[in-house]
Amino acid sequence: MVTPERVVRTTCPYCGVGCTLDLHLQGDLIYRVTSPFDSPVNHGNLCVKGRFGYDFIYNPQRVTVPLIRKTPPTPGHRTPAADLSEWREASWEEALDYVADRLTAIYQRDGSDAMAIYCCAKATNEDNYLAQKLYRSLFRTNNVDHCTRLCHAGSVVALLKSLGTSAQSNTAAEVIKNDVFIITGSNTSENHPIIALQMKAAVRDHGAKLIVIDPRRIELCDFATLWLPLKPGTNVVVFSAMAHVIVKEELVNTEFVEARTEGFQEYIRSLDKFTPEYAEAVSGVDRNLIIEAARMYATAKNGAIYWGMGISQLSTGTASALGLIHLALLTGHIGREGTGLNPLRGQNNVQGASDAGAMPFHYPGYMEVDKEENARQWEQAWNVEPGGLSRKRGLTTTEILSNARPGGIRALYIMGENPMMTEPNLNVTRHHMEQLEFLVAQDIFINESGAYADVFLPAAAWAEKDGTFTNTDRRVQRVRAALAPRGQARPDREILCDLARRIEARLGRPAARTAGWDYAGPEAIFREMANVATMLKGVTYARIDRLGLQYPVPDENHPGTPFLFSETFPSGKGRFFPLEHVPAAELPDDEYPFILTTGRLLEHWHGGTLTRHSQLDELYPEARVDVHELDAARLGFKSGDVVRVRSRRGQVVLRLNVSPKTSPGVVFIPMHFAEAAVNLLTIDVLDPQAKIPEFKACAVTIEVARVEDLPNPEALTNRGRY
Ligand SMILES: Nc1nc2c(c(=O)[nH]1)N[C@H]1C(S)=C(S)[C@@H](COP(=O)(O)OP(=O)(O)OC[C@H]3O[C@@H](n4cnc5c(=O)[nH]c(N)nc54)[C@H](O)[C@@H]3O)O[C@H]1N2
Ligand SMILES: Nc1nc2c(c(=O)[nH]1)N[C@H]1C(S)=C(S)[C@@H](COP(=O)(O)OP(=O)(O)OC[C@H]3O[C@@H](n4cnc5c(=O)[nH]c(N)nc54)[C@H](O)[C@@H]3O)O[C@H]1N2
Ligand code: SF4
Ligand SMILES: [Mo]
Repeated sequence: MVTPERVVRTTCPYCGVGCTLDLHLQGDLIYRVTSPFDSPVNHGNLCVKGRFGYDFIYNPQRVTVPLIRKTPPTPGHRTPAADLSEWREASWEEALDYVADRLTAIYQRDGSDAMAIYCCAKATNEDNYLAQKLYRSLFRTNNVDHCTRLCHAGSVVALLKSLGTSAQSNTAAEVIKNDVFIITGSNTSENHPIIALQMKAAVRDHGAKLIVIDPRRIELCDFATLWLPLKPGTNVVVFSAMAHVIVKEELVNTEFVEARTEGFQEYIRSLDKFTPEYAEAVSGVDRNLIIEAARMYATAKNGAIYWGMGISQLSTGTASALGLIHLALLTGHIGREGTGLNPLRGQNNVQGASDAGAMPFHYPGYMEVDKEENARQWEQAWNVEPGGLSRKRGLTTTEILSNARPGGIRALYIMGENPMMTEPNLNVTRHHMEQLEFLVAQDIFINESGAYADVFLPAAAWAEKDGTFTNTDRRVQRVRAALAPRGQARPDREILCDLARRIEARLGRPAARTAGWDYAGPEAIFREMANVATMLKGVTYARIDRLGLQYPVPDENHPGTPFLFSETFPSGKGRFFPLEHVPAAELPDDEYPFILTTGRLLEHWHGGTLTRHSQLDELYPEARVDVHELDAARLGFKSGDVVRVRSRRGQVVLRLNVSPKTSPGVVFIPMHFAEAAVNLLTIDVLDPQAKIPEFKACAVTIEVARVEDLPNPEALTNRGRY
């Protein structure tokens, strides 16, 4: 075995589990990744992405010099650059001056409402804090959001409404303390693999009972006592029917309901219609399974619920999450170890980016932007004149793009996102992108969205920078630079500070009137945030040097908070909300007879920018549509056949895979492949409260296609063109 020259401890850049990584280096080459056995998060285990997915940082297609488009795109007719020949290299000085000039000019002409930024759930807390500070303090706008809007927005809104806070209530590793746990709308084995390992151990070694509620036969069904295969988009009915059974059979924890909840009487009246029979008719789940699941969860000593995108990514996302919250409130399975409401957070730092204020309604620490006293506190922290910060709630991710037009959003700054792959209904998204007057992309690669930009700013990747990520169970952990940034790439935080100083100078704000941008290092940035966002006050880099700390950490002696709500909820009492069943916006019919659901694969990441530039791509190199064997047989298809999948909005051509994972009438396409971009098909209806798109249900048809119709990935993806 090679003896490492150095081992650098850091945190995995992929998912919200937040596994501890030891990067083994010879010079600047990471040649091996291991994990310490004493990590409380992953106990030495890593999934394939953590262990082998780091090599994208060395990919020759990575862009490591600032680039400017040779011919600036025309607003209204913006097109993506076909390849690198449409860009020219620039110095950092020139590129940042250019960005500062253009942004300032648009702001001075059109005002705050013309400006917007997408922050980055892959970047650090410090990076995201600075991005929102720049837009709030200099451009005076709350048009600041990130991919959380496409992700757990429904869960966040529901938890805030009912309990007053949105984070995962309990530590993931507590799953072995559950007697009964529900996993719903989460394909945990592929998307939070190390938490799934602990879930399997809970069943196998600790005798816990698992209930899976999911339209697909996910791997964890092999470990489940009950599997409720509901039709996509019918969560509210199934969860409400479970509540109906719990009430009818007098399994309610009345002591808990009386002491810690409100709205119960009105809520139980709304349950009358949700009989198991009705739920069976709507969701397709056998009524007896619903009754059994309700009894099992309600009578557990410690029950817990874990959920993912199958709950939130629907036009009924908020209602679906409320349905789960109700089950916990009815039974009192919350506020103790081994219980809880656990929305598994997706990106490595989506929790942290939200905490750091990369949100249109909240400053860092979930302080609402439209509350006067909050604005005052941040004005003081940032040295902004009283009344200077905007009190108006900003636009969300989806609204920012759909408002791109003269009189609306004119300039967009994308720090590490890829809307041209990850927004719904891409043909419409493209139209919105075309409208922008100025677009900056700050990323590691030129992704499908970066190709539209005027300027590309090369960012350092996670292994090249210092800072913190916050994982799904609120654990703030260190990220450490193991090697120098490739080429001229720079950490996001440095790019943002350099840009902010230039914009300040152009705006001519007297220095005393503006926020400072000279930090001694990332910890100074963290301190500035934590001094106001008090839930993080007790977190210091020294304290999290070896192990992370789970917030709230109100002071430097506080040990952190493994589970929330032991005494009260931040809202005081937990609130019930009567719910209605609202079907998915687009149901299958004769013309489009299948329900399309979309999601993820173990080996890949979202738009594929990272994993398709990694050796992981060899493990799953092409897009496939999963179809149930009954449907395949009926249509005369077998695995490997080339098909065209069409919706009312677009089409893709890809190979078919007969899969036992899906159910009759439901087909699945992963979101990772640009050459068969599933968001060409998805529908852009939004949950009215959370503004999250309905990624999990739309209607499609499947037709015969020829091998010649298969797109050439090298020609169609940015991987091939750049
Ligand atoms: N390998 C890998 N891991 C990832 C990611 C990745 O891209 N790749 N992304 C990360 C991110 S940002 C996120 S948000 C998480 C997401 O993690 P998950 O939430 O596990 O993501 P999805 O693959 O979207 O799977 C959602 C599950 O919901 C089910 N489902 C679909 N419709 C319904 C419905 O109507 N009701 C119910 N109850 N279930 C339904 C699907 O069958 C599927 O099992 O994963 C994170 N981890
Ligand atoms: N159909 C369908 N669509 C979906 C979903 C679905 O289930 N189905 N899921 C939705 C969900 S849950 C999510 S979270 C979104 C994800 O949506 P996005 O966030 O748009 O997707 P990513 O592909 O993760 O884009 C991250 C980008 O950040 C860059 N990056 C990585 N590290 C850094 C860094 O340190 N600094 C900078 N500046 N850039 C960096 C990467 O190269 C990549 O280009 O997709 C959503 N879209
Ligand atoms: S489970 Fe998530 S955090 Fe852990 S190694 Fe895999 S991708 Fe990384
Ligand atoms: Mo996500």
